[in-house]
Amino acid sequence: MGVLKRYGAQLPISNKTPDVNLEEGSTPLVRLDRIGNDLGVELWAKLEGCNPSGSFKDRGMVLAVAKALEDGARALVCASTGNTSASAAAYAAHVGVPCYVLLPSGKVAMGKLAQALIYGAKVIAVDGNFDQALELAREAAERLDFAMVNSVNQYRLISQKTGAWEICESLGRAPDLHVIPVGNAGNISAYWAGYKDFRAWRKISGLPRMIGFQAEGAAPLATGRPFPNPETIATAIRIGNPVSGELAKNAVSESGGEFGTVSDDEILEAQVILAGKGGVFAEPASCATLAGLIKLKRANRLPDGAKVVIVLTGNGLKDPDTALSQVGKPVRIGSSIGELLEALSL
Ligand code: AN7
Repeated sequence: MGVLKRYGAQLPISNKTPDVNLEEGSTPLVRLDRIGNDLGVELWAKLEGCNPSGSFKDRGMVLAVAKALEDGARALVCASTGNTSASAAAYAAHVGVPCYVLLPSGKVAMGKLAQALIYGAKVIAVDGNFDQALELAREAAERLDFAMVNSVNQYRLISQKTGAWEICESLGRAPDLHVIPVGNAGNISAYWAGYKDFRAWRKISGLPRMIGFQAEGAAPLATGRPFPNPETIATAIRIGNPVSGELAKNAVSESGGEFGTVSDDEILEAQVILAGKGGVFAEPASCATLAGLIKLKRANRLPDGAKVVIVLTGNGLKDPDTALSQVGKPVRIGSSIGELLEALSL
């Protein structure tokens, strides 16, 4: 069941809203005991990479696109570090509207670029970073009366709250810590609003502390200073001027949480641990969550036995180049059993 069907009663849709559905949402919440035991916590991972276009963006995109259709939009436009463009392009193809995506040239993971192109979006590579592409997209949307489907579109964040609702339904309560990567800072803001909804509906009592991790080279919220030239291997969160920064600061301070930073090396180390000890392959930006938890553990700042949810926002298959740079090569053999047995000997 897609998000609009599962949560229609809680979302701003009417009988005039087209029924858009790629069966997004309802993603697995998986307990990672091997990693959790090492950290001394009860660790859960929300596998947002299992969404139809491989990232959490689909949750919000489905409502943004349904509303754009309802309002008679001629086309969709967005700027993106990759996943928003893949998601927008998928939904545009599914409903049959043109889609224009602006990407920072040369800084988008291969899988995401392939997605935007194969779904049939018009892809425009901007000689500049994401923040500059976003400004351009905003102005074009205004001048041409296209629907802007970045998270400045209110429907994106409203519908992304469903991630928090699902977690609360699965656990029967809110986690103690909610740990999430932060780029444009929309998702952390949406999750916080979603947890508060669930409490207001009296379906849970407590609220989590919201912990947002940024890459060291793109950490405006964690450091409080601007990043005009953001740089990180986690290209999804290579963002220097987060659109939802104020909402996110509010989520962190209201919840008693914090922002932290992780280095590219820590992100890559966490990616290997998540895959090798969790069986979960997440893209680098998503791995900032586990990298951050490991950092908190080393600083003795991770409460023993806490129920912790990490949001793995995107699928590892989107960025195979980065993963391959971290691992060894396959063992090559000829076609004889002798060579095989030798290769199999431990
Ligand atoms: C995998 O696609 O901004 O803090 O243009 O792709 O809500 O921005 C992606 C962001 C985390 C950060 N993890 O979420 C885009 C884009 C992944 C992402 C984030 C992104 P926000």
